[in-house]
Amino acid sequence: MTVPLKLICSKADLAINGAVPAFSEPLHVGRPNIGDRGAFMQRVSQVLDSQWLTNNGPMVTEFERCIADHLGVKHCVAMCNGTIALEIAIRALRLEGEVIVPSWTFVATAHALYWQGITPIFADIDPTTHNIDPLAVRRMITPRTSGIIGVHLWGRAAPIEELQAIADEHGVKLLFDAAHAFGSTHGGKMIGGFGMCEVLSFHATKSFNTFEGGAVVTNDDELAETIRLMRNFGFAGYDNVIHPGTNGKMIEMCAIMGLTNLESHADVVACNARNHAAYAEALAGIPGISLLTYGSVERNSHHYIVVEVDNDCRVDRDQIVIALHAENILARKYFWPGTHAMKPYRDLFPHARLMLPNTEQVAKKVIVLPNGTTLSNSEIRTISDVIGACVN
Ligand code: T4K
Repeated sequence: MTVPLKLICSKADLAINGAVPAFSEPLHVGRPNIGDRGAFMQRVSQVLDSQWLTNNGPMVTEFERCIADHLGVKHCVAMCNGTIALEIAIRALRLEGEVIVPSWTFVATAHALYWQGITPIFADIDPTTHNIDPLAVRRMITPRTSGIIGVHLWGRAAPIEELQAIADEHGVKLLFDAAHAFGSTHGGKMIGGFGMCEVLSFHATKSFNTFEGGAVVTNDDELAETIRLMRNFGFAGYDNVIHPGTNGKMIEMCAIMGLTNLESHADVVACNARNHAAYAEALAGIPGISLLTYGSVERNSHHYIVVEVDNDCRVDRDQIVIALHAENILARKYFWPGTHAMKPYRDLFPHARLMLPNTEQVAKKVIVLPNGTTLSNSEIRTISDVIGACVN
């Protein structure tokens, strides 16, 4: 926790106008949530004593069992990160040709396809939820479409049933990028068991982390078996390779970070939810600023504090971000400018934006603010006051 160095009442109090910055140290989006150090250190000793550091060790096996139980799925295959997990899932499902994805996501969703010679086809989003729009998906289906990747953006479930109906109708495969959605629910059911499989990220910046890490979770026995083989070069026992594969293994140190953090994840979520409510209160009434909310029906980790700067706001989004950075508040513009506008996709599809009006609009409006267990109420108040002073 950093103590704000000043009160912000008007524009004159802002660092962009010559005042001292509100914080002497940077306030980051994506500060890792770290569980009980004592428990972690004890496990470190256990791993070192065991002399088993990687290659499907006992900690990874225990971690996989805990995650599968937690999410109520049959299989969890832990990986070194979420991107490799996506790549392996995509390959195990034999996707090819074209796969429909939202552009409004972290670039890894599209890269995991492109890296394997598959063309990501970008579908537009619903501007209120920021999730892929099923009608837009329908428009992008061609004879070359082999799959759809729904992304549960900001931890809110993608329109699962609608996407499943499209996939069934066209005989294409559906999987989910659930990188943001660890612990989220849909229809009261934990994210993890939808589509043919779901892919999690346990990166340091996620609400639940294993330093780096990821997993494919699925109820499909055969798919899980194939993914397990692919994660470890295709080995089925000593000297016996029965499948093409790569190295996607999670190491024991990452697994123990996960086991430790799982013990406090509920506390992290509760803290994030309190922070979200504090932001809602502090930002209320600032003209042209709206905070995305996740409702109370489904579970959400409340990890992402997403603010939209409306078109009629007196200042634009970029000016607010510049002002926040000047105060040492390192807010982000996730996922500006949209994957379709990044290389190589902007060269591949120079006119993609014409099919992505909502993505283009949202990309101009979004600011993601700091959250996590180390953030205090007074920091939230100051961050909101900076935004208020910019706008008023
Ligand atoms: N699909 C989706 C929808 C995703 O969002 C992601 C990852 C993936 C797939 C792929 O999963 P992984 O392969 O990553 O497991 C960050 C994360 O690196 C990335 O995992 C995440 N999404 C994405 C949304 O955010 P960057 O390039 O913005 O990271 P960076 O280094 O700028 O860090 C973000 C902030 O967090 C900074 O302000 C600093 C702070 N930070 C970061 C780290 C690593 C810390 O305070 N401590 C740390 O240890 O991508």
